[in-house]
Amino acid sequence: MKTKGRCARLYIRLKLGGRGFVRLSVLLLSVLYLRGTILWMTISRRRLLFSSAAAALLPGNARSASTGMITLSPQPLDLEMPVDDFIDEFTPVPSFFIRSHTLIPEVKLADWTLSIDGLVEKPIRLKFEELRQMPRMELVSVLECAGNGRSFYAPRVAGSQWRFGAVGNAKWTGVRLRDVLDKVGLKAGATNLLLDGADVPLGKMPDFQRTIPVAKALDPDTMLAYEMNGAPLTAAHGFPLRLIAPGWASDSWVKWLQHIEVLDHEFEGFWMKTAYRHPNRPVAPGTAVDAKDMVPVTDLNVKSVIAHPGEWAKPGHIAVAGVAWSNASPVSKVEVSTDAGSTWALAKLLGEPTKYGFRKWLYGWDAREGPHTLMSRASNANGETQPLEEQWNPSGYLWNVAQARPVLISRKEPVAAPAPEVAKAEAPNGYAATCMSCHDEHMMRQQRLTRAQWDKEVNKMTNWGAPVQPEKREALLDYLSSRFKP
Ligand SMILES: Nc1nc2c(c(=O)[nH]1)N[C@H]1C(S)=C(S)[C@@H](COP(=O)(O)O)O[C@H]1N2
Ligand SMILES: [Mo]
Repeated sequence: MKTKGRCARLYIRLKLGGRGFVRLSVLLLSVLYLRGTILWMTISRRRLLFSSAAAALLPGNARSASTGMITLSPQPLDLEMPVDDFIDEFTPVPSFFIRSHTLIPEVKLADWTLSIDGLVEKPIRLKFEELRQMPRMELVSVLECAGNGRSFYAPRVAGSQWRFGAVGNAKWTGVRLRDVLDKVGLKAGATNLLLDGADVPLGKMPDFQRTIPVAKALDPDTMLAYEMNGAPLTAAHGFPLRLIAPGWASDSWVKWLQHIEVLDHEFEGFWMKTAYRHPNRPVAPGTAVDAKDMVPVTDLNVKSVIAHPGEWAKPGHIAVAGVAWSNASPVSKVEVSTDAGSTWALAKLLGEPTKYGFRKWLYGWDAREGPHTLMSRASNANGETQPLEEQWNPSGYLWNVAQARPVLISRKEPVAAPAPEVAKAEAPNGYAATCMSCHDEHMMRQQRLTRAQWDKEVNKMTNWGAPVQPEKREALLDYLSSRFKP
């Protein structure tokens, strides 16, 4: 049903969407696209079955039948959008990825305020209605997790094993952060804003608090948003207010915002000092990097995704389609290869460009029978292009290698391999009591780590309050590193 709806949406958008479409030069492409769409519609049911079988083969993830989202962790909630869903300019909220380090807080508007203090002339406490009465602004921007694509790094790194879908594009409505700061007046020496949300950490995990530099805070595009795609923020996405830091990775986009403290230094907390940092220079894959050489993750990389076709299609004219995005420097072109990167051709960019949003693209392909590897590679106005090989970094941030998407072109539908049996979660070595007090099996299953990496993770979790029994620690490590190995 979901796939059918998706096809219908695409079809309608194609028929009614781009005005520039009805030009002779692109008429051919639209014909290709429509034929591709019709083909897609006829295969959609079987394709759904095929791709859910494929999703079942991916280690450690479940695909929800109700929303189609891939669950990386049900609690804390981490959901990823499947790659086939990259067909909308604006990501529908139910398809928008969710990443929370702890449980989603339930904020009551009547009790909620935003307080701003620290190095300011006049500390304030704003009610929601007061914010709503301030001048409104709207901005289209991509929200992408710094760890999106982490699962593709080799050697593997610990953390949520996102593939493509920890990203979405939305229209955000709210107030300019600069306007709010005008009300309090920054004092001389103010350098950073410490942002804190209403979420409460699990165990002894440090509270999720982040700083942004004053320069980013005063950027006219930086905002505090209360609406996403024209509706109030949902609880999962930060109701009632979150930071929008366009062009930056979403670790800075603090949700459930309730307190801003103006500082004269960068905050020393875990989520600034240890997490969300990457090396300031290229490092050999797998090496540990000295803390003094690690700098905060800020700007996103230019990137693109192929949404269509899926794993299998019949020979003929096929629409290769997807989206591209970048940082403050907009997407300038998307190139497509249908021969695994030997040759490249320009895709057509659809719709009107926005500074920070998704740009849809389309390429007409005359597909012959056989296995093929499709690739897409975007560039931005700064002249940056997606690489074919990623520079490795210890936490697996900002992956933007040109995607290689295999597709089988054949008249006959391939037979999907049966899903492998998944071992049941037992409770030897204190595993269940230790790990499953906060996580669901998904969390462990998606990690594919060496014993040394598990050792580090177990240390971190012990510090955060996981009940690791010292006499069972070795056995726990044996268990984790044999069941969830690279
Ligand atoms: N208060 C708070 N804000 C947060 C987080 C969080 O755990 N707590 N997670 C951050 C991270 S790492 C990401 S990727 C984005 C995810 O935003 P979304 O769930 O709306 O997609 O929120 C960011 N803001
Ligand atoms: Mo993230």
